[in-house]
Amino acid sequence: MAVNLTPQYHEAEEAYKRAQTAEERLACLQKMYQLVPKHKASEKLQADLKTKLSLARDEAEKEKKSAKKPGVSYKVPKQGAGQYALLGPPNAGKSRLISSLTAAKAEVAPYPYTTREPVAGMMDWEDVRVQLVDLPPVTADFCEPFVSSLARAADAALLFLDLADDDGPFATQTVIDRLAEVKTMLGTAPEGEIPAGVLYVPTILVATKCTDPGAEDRWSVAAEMFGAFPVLKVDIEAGVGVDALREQLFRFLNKIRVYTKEPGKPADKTAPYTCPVGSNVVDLAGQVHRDLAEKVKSARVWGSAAFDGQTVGRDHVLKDGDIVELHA
Ligand SMILES: Nc1nc2c(ncn2[C@@H]2O[C@H](COP(=O)(O)OP(=O)(O)OP(=O)(O)O)[C@@H](O)[C@H]2O)c(=O)[nH]1
Ligand SMILES: [Mg+2]
Repeated sequence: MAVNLTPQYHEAEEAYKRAQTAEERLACLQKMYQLVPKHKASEKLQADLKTKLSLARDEAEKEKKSAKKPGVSYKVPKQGAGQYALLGPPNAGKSRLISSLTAAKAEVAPYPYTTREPVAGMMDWEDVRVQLVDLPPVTADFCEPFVSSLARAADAALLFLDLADDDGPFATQTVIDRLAEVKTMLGTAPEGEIPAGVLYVPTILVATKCTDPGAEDRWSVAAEMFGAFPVLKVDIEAGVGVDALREQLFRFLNKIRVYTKEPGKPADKTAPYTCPVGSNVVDLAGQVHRDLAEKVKSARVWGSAAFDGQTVGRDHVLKDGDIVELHA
């Protein structure tokens, strides 16, 4: 079967050959990738373009850096109940997810290597907020050093799998391997001693584009490879699985919501404190105010106590949804 490239493709290819800078070459390659017909006969061409895109991205980045001071690093201050780093191969839907779940303006495009810098956004679920940090893609030969540092700083990660791409499972495995090279392991830490410098980041696998006609076949390959991760299948464009994802993003953080109240007043049900599962009265007091952790003597609790309004001690373990009146 012939590839049948369009005149627009050839035009973009001409411009690519004439391009003077890496930035221009990158823009042309993105256009070519977008214009190449996506079928079996063009697989090799698509793969070549991906490789060229990756190299051009590297070059363009170097060009930019040589104009600026070297060693770009980023810090994203944590907000909300927890912070997730979005990790994945190019074009898998990381930016699409953040632009659909939060108000952040992340650039979404139908070609790889779109995102270059971190973009943070806040996702709402019920009365809590979870922070998502969109990041540039990771491939065998492209991994910005700040991607692993931001993944290490986050509370958890979302690892993307593109179910519309035959290479999807392998591209995702490459992300896992590439980060492991810099001692950043995705998943739950095993029992026993962990070598110095190695960090495990709790991770959910997000399989995107799940309504693609070939998604099920690709998933059967992926299920064998990524069985250890909790999995969420979504189609962000079609709105499939997105509500379940919102809830899971909060649940996976292993936090409870606790509402405080002042004596004689109703509880503030608008903005709960979020504490790790297993937190007690002292832990909550410490979140309300640093000094209060020492000063708190008891609390009245509605919810997890034997009866509503019961007075409990400093060690009383709180449950999701509890209302707590702290007494110093
Ligand atoms: N049908 C469908 N399309 C999707 C889905 N997620 C992303 N896309 C499309 O896939 C393309 C790539 O999405 P992006 O969000 O830009 O991908 P990315 O992972 O941020 O890519 P990089 O920035 O290159 O790492 C866009 O055309 C999106 O509209 C999905 O769940 N379903
Ligand atoms: Mg992106």
